Amino acid sequence: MAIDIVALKQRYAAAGQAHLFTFFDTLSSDEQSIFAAQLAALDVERVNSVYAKAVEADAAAAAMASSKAVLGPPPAESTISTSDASGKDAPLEQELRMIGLEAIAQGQVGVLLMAGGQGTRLGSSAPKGCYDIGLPSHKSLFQLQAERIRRLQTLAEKAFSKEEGSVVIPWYIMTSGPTRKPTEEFFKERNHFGLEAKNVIFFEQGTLPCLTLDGKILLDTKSSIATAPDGNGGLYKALRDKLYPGSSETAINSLQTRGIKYLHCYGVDNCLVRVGDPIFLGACIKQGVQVGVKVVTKTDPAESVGVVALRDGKFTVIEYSELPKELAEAKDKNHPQELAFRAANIVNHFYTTSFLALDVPAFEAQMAFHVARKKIPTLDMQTGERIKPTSPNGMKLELFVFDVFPFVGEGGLTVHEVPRQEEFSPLKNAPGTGTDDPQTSRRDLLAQQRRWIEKAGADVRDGAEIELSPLVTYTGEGLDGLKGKSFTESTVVDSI
Ligand code: UD2
Repeated sequence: MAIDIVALKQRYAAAGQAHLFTFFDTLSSDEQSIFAAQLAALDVERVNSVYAKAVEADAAAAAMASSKAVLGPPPAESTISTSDASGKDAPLEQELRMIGLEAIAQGQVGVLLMAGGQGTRLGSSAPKGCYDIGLPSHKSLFQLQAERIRRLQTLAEKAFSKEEGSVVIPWYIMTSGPTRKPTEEFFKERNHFGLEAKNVIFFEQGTLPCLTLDGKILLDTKSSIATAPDGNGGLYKALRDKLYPGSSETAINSLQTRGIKYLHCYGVDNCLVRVGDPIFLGACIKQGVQVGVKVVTKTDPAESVGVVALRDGKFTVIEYSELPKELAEAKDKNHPQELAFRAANIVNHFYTTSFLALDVPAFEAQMAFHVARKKIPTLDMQTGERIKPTSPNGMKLELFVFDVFPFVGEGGLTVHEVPRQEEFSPLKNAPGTGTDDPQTSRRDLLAQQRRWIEKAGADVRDGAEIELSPLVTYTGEGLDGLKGKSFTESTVVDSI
């Protein structure tokens, strides 16, 4: 239907964004209708209010070090710590694991992967989950995660004498505009890594316009505005958007139809991630919380991780980009060797479906977007020439997935502390960087599997690299058949 250009121009002028029409009259009629459609679809008044709230919150974050806010570590009574011990010497882990496996066996558990980030620091143009960290099997991160889901389904079937193939853990994968198509194609070409396509549900997060530092929407071309994904906190709105254009279903509808009560929600780039971790699920279910967050101990003040904290009595995560140096370096007065803020966030969360479906919509509008100052290609508004800035010229606005924490009521959140070397080795940087890169991911995963193999009573000759398929073991169980075996050369163990 034809768009009333005069009304559109008036609306944008009233919103202080009339500059977007600077080159409008030089456009062809096709370009004009495409651009007008983009502008008509944009809630420009919302953009202005999101900007105003973000700038206010950004100023408050910058003043955090001197603010009156009472900041402290998460309370001990909300924290559960587990080790990787198993068997009789780990009653807590055993108990929690069975609670989690039971929920899985009853079909109450889904997993939600946030995969909308673009691996810019990694230097790869493909979605991060496609990345091959160089394992002997050359499996991608997506394949490792898919096979951990398959193994976990089997473990739940065995633990509760369910028929083979009867337990399903649906996998919800949030993509962004740039990652959706390549991600779906990657899965389709590989038959969803042995999972049933109907149990791998893709959905897409939203975008927001990129702005100048004083809130003007940036043009990408003369007939389009610059946009960027709205952050991994875009999850909450995306869960309630249609799964794809023309669909009548949202991810929330799908969760409710399937009877999913609990969701494990995690980031794509951690090669050690325990997808659907029954111990984590068990800890949160046992505590009866709406939200859970997994943490490892932070030792390097400069590590690029958020830290879980209490601010004025409310749970929060202070992102590394907003944590003042003096707070990052502050020591715990009772443990002077340790950082005061050492509960490192690892993008590994638990939510109840009811929290996502009912609680979040009620407070969502109060969440402030974060300001990320970036170099954003745009146009010179005088000449119309494209410019690629060499220093930050604008901002991207994003919500962080943990921005819901301050809204969780008393006792509504569990912090689950786990050993770093068993559960966290993120892939952030390009090959050869030395930290958080493909080589460190590969090193940490193979080292963990070597520990499992040796614990099972086998030995590995130095220099030999043994990779265990996730289909064989989830976290080192089921390896009795390796007892007494000695591996003299590298191999991939696909069955025992
Ligand atoms: C994330 C955490 C940080 C710490 C660190 C550990 C957030 C906001 N920050 O920082 O506290 O835990 O990881 O490695 O979680 N993603 C989307 N859509 C987006 C942006 C990101 O789905 O618009 C996904 C991304 O694909 C990844 C996860 O969110 O799976 C984390 O994104 P990131 O790796 O860019 O976040 P980072 O490293 O800045």
